[in-house]
Amino acid sequence: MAEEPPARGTLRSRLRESDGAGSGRWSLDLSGQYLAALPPDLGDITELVVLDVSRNRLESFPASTSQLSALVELNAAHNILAQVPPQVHQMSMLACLNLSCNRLTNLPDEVTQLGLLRRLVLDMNKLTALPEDISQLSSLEELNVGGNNLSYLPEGISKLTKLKRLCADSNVLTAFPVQVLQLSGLEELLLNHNRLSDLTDNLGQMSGLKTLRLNSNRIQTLPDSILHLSQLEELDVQNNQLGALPLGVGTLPHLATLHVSNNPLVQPPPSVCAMGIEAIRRYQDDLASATTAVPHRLKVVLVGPAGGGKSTLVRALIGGNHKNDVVATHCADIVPWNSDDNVEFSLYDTSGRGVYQAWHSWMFTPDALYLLTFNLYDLDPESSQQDVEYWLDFLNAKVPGAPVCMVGTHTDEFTAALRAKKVARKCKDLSEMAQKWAQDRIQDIQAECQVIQGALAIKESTSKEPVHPLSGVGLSALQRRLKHLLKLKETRIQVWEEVVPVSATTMSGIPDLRACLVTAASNSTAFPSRPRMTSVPLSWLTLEKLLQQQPDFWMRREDCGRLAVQAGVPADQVPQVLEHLQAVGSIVMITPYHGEEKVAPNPGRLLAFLCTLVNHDTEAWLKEESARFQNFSKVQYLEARSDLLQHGVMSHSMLCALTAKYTRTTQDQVNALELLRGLGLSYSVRKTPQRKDQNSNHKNSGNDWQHCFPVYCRDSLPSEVGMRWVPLPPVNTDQLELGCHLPFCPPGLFSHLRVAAYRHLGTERVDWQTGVLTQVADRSLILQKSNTKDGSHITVASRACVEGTSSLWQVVLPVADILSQVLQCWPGLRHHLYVTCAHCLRKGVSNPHRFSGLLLLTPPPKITLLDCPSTQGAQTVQAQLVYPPHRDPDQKMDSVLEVVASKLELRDWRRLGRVFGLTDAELDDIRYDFSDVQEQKYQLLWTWRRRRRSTATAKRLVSALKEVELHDLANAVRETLGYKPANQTAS
Ligand SMILES: Nc1nc2c(ncn2[C@@H]2O[C@H](COP(=O)(O)OP(=O)(O)O)[C@@H](O)[C@H]2O)c(=O)[nH]1
Ligand SMILES: [Mg+2]
Repeated sequence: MAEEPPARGTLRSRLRESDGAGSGRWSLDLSGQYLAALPPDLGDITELVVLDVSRNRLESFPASTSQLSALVELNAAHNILAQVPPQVHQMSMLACLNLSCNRLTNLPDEVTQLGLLRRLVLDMNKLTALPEDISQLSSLEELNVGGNNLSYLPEGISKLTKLKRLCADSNVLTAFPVQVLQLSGLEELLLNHNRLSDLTDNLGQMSGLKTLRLNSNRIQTLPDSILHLSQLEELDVQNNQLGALPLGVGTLPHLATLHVSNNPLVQPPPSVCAMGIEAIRRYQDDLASATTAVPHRLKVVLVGPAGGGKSTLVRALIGGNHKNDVVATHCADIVPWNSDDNVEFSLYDTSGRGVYQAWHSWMFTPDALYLLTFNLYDLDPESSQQDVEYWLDFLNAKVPGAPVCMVGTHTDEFTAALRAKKVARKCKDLSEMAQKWAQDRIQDIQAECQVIQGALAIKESTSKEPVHPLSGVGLSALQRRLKHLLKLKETRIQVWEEVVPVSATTMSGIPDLRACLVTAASNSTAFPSRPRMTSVPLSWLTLEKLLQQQPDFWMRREDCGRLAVQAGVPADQVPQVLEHLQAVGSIVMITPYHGEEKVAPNPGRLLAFLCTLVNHDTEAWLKEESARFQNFSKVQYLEARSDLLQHGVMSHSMLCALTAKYTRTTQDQVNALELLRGLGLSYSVRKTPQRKDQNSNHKNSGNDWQHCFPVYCRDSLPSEVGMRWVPLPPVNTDQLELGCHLPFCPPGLFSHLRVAAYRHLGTERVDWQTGVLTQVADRSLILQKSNTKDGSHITVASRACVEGTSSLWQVVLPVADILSQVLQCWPGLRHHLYVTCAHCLRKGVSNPHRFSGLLLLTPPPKITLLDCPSTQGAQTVQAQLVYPPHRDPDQKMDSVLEVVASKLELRDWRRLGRVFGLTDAELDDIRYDFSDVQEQKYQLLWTWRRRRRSTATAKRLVSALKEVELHDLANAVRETLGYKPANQTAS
């Protein structure tokens, strides 16, 4: 509601002396009163100096206003003025005019007569132009015309020599207003949120500029002259199209704030920019001494079924003549190739054989191009679909988002007359198979999204929950799952539509493929997350050389850091340079499911080492008369061979014999074993853990070790398994079974899981190709993988009599936790955890109900019995066999043990062991069994945990650490558990 203007008598009573009594500066504040009009005789108060009528409903000023000739400050902001009061020019003393947030569409020329005006605020109006004569406002220090519809600024601005602040943000300027270059006194220039695409090369002329905001425009380059803005303190260029920052922008002496996010920056890379101006400064310092340009580089990984023609293709690509003498690839070959177009490629030619597929995906890194190769001649639209999907799923699971180019080989095999037609047909078939794959995967994800959205809708609407497959699952668990699925949907591999047909024998199509690769190497659209680099700091090249000279086949990340210092790479750039070197195929970073990242400084050497342990041609590889086995007796040799090929167990002496070239010292061996574990290839245990031969020489010869390689496990189910684990749970026994459904189970995942979980699975285990049966804490535990129509299922189960079921979680859950961690190595994999209904299991129904694994993230309900859904609620199942017991802080025990193992000093090791109640003989055993110090520490903690089970709590660990006066460590544990360190809580 608009108010009436205040009556005349009251007006005078509101006059205030603005600068205190006696100053003679009379001010009148009528702001914020919903006034629709001002009193007509306002002009009578001729002594008025300051008038504030802001935040009213004023449409105009009374005519008498013109008499306010003493007025210095007029604030009429936040009204609905459509015009500047025409009388304004008569207020010749006016120094500050604020008309912000009105409805002005133009300014009368009279305004320009206000020769004393210092501050003119016109932002948030509808101005489309400013008066040309604005140059007459020669006293103007601040001009704010932001938030209007200005498409240009008048020429006259260049004469406003006193202007310090010019805000023209949020307009529709399409060209940089070059007239501002004349304003040598300008300190603040705001041109953000316009439509500028080009800046002037002479930007540097505004030598007094302190703040320059150009954010949210369409600027593609910043002129180098920006480096002349020596007073610049703040530069905002966010949300533009900048590909690079001028070299040296980091050296501007006063620059304290630099915003560059949301630009397709290549130089410096976004990750450097994100770390702020210091990092940019260092990066650019470094770049200043870089070689001017480096060729484009690209890692290309050839994948696909064995015999598809990958190796022959590599040979053709690099220009070798075709000879029919390629041998089956042994795991992978890394072939460097410099194209005629001066592009450097690193071609990773992988083997398609199953024995390698299970673990060679460490070479599948992001930011590489994948060439999926099929024999086009043999391709059959019907029978090949599965094969194509397998490889697409494989890549998608490991490197979601990666570009994939499909190559069809063997085109020469079609008869000449029909060749062109047939090749085109088969390429189309292949392309359609990939499209079908993509559609199916999207559909699958969408179907699951719908189920979750259904559950969410029920949660939000009714009070009484109808039965839904996800009923009981908490809201946040549902939302998280939905988010995860949407991410999976968005980050699929990018399969290129065009299939490239080639013949490696006639070289037909090879030039096209080369051209395709060269384009991909220089084209950043194929790699949106990692633009192609055209120049890199010299220190990066130095580091690359140093890495290549490393004698080891793998090294710790921290050792890379040391080399980086040597090469002159600033510490905060190390992650970028390593990522870059990996993207171009020079190194590979290996992230084990657990523990620290490792770097293969020379992936070829690592491959050579791994190839000593895994081979597709076992006959040739394990040749008895081979020099490697010369120290073996016939019996020893046969035993070692059969252990490996039947049980997946490699004796220590065999391992030494095979890897002799690479593991000269014991430390080499320990390192190698740690790497094998990290890759999910093998784990090591002592051959006879029960043996306690006190008199034996405890010097670690290692000969009592054995190394288990799940990839070599026997196919058939060992007979003892059938006896120890009968198909149906016996009477009065319940089975707790956690499962993981994988529509696609990548090769090697299951063996990786066994290696990762080896500590938990203990030594009393029987392994076969698709399972492990073991004893954990006096309970049988079975870990199995099975294939069904809907994909694969990995299940982990244990049994107990009906009264003792709650303890089953302690046995089963840690394996499920490790599975979750292993799954992280497959970022694009779709999987879904569940708990099999214990009632259905007991009854042995063929299609047991599966409670969603999302329940594991939900607090258990109060009720003790749940309906068994597959009996429509006629039967019940114990709630504690569906919901894990509420997890106490001990669920963090794994991380706690990590912390302790990493920080525990060796000298305190034995003392802690004794406090844990372990005997000296037991402690000796641990030292004897594990030569790696780190492993000894883990084993101490794990032995304690296994032995003491329910009493091995974090609380007990803290008190044990205090007992041996390791207070810092005790505090570290408390911190990991989310408690305050003890000395802070004590009062
Ligand atoms: N005719 C013909 N034979 C090919 C072609 N490419 C590969 N081969 C043959 O196919 C077999 C398997 O090739 P290879 O390169 O070892 O396949 P990889 O297992 O995928 O590396 C070899 O005998 C090659 O000579 C091709 O384009 N045309
Ligand atoms: Mg090959």
